[in-house]
Amino acid sequence: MKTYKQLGLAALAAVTIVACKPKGTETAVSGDAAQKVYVAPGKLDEVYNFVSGGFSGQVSVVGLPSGRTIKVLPVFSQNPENGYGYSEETKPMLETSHGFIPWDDQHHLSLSQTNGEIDGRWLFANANNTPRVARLDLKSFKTVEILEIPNSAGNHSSPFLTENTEYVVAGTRFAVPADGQDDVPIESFKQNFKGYLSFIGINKDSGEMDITFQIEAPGFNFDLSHAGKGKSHGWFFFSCYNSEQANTLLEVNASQNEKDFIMAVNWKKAEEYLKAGKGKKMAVEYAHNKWDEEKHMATSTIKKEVMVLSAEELKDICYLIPCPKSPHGCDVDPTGEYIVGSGKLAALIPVFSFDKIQKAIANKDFAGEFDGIPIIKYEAALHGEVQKPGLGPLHTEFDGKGNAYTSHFVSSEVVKWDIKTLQVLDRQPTFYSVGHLMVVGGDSSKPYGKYLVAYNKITKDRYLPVGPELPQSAQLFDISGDKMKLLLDFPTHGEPHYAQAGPAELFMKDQVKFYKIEDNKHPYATKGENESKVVREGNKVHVYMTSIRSHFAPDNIEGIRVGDEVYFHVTNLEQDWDVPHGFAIKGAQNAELLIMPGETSTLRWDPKKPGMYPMYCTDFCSALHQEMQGYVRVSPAGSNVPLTYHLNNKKDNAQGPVKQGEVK
Ligand code: K7E
Ligand code: CUA
Repeated sequence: MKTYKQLGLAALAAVTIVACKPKGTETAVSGDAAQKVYVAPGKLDEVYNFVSGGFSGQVSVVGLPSGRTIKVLPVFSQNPENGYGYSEETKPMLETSHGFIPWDDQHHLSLSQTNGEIDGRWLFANANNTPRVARLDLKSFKTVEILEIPNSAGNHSSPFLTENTEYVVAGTRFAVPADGQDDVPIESFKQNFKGYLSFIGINKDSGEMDITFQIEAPGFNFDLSHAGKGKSHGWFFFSCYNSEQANTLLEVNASQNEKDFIMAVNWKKAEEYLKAGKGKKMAVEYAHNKWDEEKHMATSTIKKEVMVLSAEELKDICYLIPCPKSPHGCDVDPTGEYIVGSGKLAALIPVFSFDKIQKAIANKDFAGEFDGIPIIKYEAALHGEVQKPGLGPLHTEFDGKGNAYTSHFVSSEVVKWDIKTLQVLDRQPTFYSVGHLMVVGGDSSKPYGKYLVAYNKITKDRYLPVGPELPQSAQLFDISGDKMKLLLDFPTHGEPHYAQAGPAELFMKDQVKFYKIEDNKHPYATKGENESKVVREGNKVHVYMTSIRSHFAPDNIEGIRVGDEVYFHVTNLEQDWDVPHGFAIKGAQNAELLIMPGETSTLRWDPKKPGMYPMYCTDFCSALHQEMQGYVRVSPAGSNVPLTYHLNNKKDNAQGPVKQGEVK
C-alpha cells in the first residue's frame, strides 16, 4: 500500500514531466500538410532521397514526400539481410590495408554530376574511420567499388565532387604524419603532422576511381568541402579547424583563434604541376576493391604508391581565407560565385565572393602566410556577413532562386536568407538539434528545390519511446513558398548526416531488373539443374547448386565430414524481376545469402559437429516456398560415407549416371 505522501509525490512527478514537455511541437504543421505528403497506395514518390547512415555504415533510400524508407543499401558494413560482406563474393569489398573491416562511419554522399546537374549515374559515399570512398552504381543500387585513402585519418571532407565528376575529393579530418613515417612522438605534431587532400579521378565512362594526386597541406583538420562550379569550376574549397594545431583537449585548445580557415585549392593548377612532373611518388598501401557485374564477385588489390604535390613548395595552388570560429560547413551557391562558411561557434555567417578572392590573389592582398601558404585578407575575400542568423550555423543548401538555407545546431532551426542581400527571410524550428539539411539538388548548379529535409540529432518526444536508444530523425519542409512549411517527421536508419536527392525519373531509367543467366561468368555458376554437382577437393567441398521455384538442386547431400570447408555456390535460375531466393543452413557462422535472379552467390560453411543439417530458402518466393528445403548429412572426421547428392531421390539429381565426388 502506498501512503498518501508517496502518492502525492508521484502526482507531483507526473505534473513535472508534463510541464517539462516542450510546447508547440505539434502546432508548427499547417493544415494541408497531410495532403502534401500523402502518396496513395500504388502511387510512387516524386523524389529519391539518399541518406547517409552515419554509424550504421550504410545508406538509405527514402521516398519523398512520403518519408518512406524504401531500402537500406549496404556500403561499409556487413549486412546480414542480404549477405553483403558475408558471402565469399562480397567479402573482398570490405578489405583494406588493415585487413577485413566490417563497419564504418558514413557521413556524406554525392550524386554524380554532368555540367553541374545530377545525372543519376553514381552515388559516392565516404567512410570516416578507416578512410575510404565507395561508389554505388544506380542501375543496380549496389556498392560496386571501394577505394581506401592513404595518408588520411577521419575521411570527413569527402566525397564531394566537381561539376563533371572529374574528381571526388577526400580531405583528412585528422592531421597525420605520412603513412610509413608515423612512428613519431605526438608532441612533434607541428613538425610532422600534415593535412592531405586526395583528388580521386573518376573514369568518365566506367566511373572507376583512382587517386590522381594528393596535396600535402599544413596539419589542419579538414572538415568539409565543396567544389566550385560555373565560374569557379577548377577550384575546391575546404573548411578547416584547429589552425592552432593542438593535439590535446581540442574542445578548448582548438577554439582559441578568432578565425580558422577555408582553404581554396586551384586544382586545375595542381593538374598542371602534376603534368610538369612536380609531384613526388610516395610509397603507401591502400586497397582498391571492385565488383564485377558479370562474374558477380569482388576483387581486392593493394596499391603501393601515390603522387603527392606540396602546397608549401607549389605556391599558387592553395590559399587560405580566414573564417570565424571553427568552420564546419563549406558550401558553394549554384552560380559558383558565393562560398558560405559556417563557424560552429560563430554568431554570423560569412559569405565569400569568388570574384573578390581572384582579385585578392591577383593583387596579393594577403595578411601573411601559414606554412608558406598565403592568407588572403578576410575583408578582401568577403561578400558580406549574415548577421544574427541563429546559433551554431552548420550547413547551407540552395534553392536556385537566390535563397540559401542554413541549419543551426544550437538554436535548432533552419534559417532562410537571401544570398545577395544577406537578409534573413524566414526561420523555422527543427525538433531537435539539426545537423545537415538538404534541398533536393541543393548543392548542384540546378537545384530542383520544392523540398528541404532537416536531419536532426535528437528526437526525444517525437516518436513512441523505445528505451534509452532513440532513432535519429528527419523533417520535411515545403520550400516552394516564401515561408518554409513543416510537413512531416520520419525516423531514419542510423544517424543521418548529409544526403542527396533528385527527381525520381533520373534514377528509374535503365535499372537492372535481373541478370541474364547466359551472361553469368561466375566460375562456379551452374546454368541448369542437370549441371548441378558436388565436388570434393581434399577437405574443400564445392556444391554447385541451383535454385528455382520451389526447390534447390541438389536438395540432399551426404558424405560431408567434420573438418570440411563447404562452399555452397548457389545460382538463382530465375529470369524475372523480383524473384530472389535465399539460402541458409543450420550452424552457419555467417549470414544468409540473398541471390538475385541470374546471379551466383557463395556461402562458406564449416560444420563443427556430426549431424543432420537442414537448409532452406529464406525469401518467400512462391506458394510452396516453405517446401524449398533440403538436408546435409555431416559425418565424423575420417568417416567413409561416400559423397552423394540427390534431387527427387535420384542421385546425381537428374538422369545420367550417378556421379560421385572422389572420396579419399
Ligand atoms: Cu555536420 Cu560529419 Cu557533415 Cu554530421 S557532419 S551533421
Ligand atoms: Cu525460394 Cu523461397
